[in-house]
Amino acid sequence: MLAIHPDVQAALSSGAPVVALESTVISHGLPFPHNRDVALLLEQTVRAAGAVPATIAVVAGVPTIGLTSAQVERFAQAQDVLKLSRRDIGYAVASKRDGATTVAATMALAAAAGIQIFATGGIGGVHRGARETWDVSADLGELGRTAVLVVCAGAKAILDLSATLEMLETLGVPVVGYDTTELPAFYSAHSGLALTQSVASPAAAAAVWRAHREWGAGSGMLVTVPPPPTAALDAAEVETAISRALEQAAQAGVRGAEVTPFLLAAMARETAGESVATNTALLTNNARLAAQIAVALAQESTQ
Ligand code: PSU
Ligand code: MN
Repeated sequence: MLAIHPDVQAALSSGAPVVALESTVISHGLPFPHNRDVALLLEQTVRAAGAVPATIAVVAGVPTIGLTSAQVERFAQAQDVLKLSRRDIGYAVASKRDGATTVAATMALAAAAGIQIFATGGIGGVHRGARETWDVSADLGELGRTAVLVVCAGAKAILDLSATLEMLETLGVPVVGYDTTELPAFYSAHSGLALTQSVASPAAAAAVWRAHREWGAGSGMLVTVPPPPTAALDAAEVETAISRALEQAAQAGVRGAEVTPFLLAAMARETAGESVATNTALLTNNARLAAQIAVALAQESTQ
């Protein structure tokens, strides 16, 4: 059972463009009240670009496609919201809990509702030190098997980006640069990792997606956009903050689903809030592009 917001349902029924948005970034990625403001700003950004936003979460056990503003407020404030990857959806449903969806779980629910385009900040990936910890985000596995196009600024720089890119290749997930031939590093535009595929317009991204749906054996696809130049952070500064964040995580002994929220909070502290400003700017940028791609896709479909 899915609860679909009437605006989203109307758009889906008429073939109008819809963009999925995740909720883990609200409940576990950004501090209150900034998280609520960002969530509402992302919805406005999608609307302004001509698409209908669908923020996704599990609300009291019900997978919900398109939160109301009151629900966004609750997910921004409540302290007992679960963090749900795909494997956790069943538990949240059965125990009637509130759960914020990661990229993996948002993709799963978006696909179930018939939504093809999803905007986020950065996907999860292979963590640094994964050789010892085996910490690899379930986002990667989901991208390998669920046909949703995810617009993002690459994977968070707290990760091992090179290993993440290799893993995406293994899983059959295309990584298409938007106006770039380098994998963005989330907080900055440069990772030093080359991409072999790139597009320069929403229509071109939509065309690759349509072809990938035909040939990609049901897998997802990434469109990676560099953060807006005015919001990008200095790479060396980011690296210093990351080392300190990783040290703190090791000292605190965090494991499993706690690792990413811990590191994001530590980054916010270590960059005196600058990482939060960058995160916000790139989320908005990605939401706008996702809406433009969804519009281009809907136009092509009705031709
Ligand atoms: N990137 C951000 N903020 C976030 C996340 C990513 O800038 O909050 C979230 C996304 O929901 C992503 C999740 O799917 O972190 C990955 O968590 P894990 O590493 O536990 O799979
Ligand atoms: Mn993990």
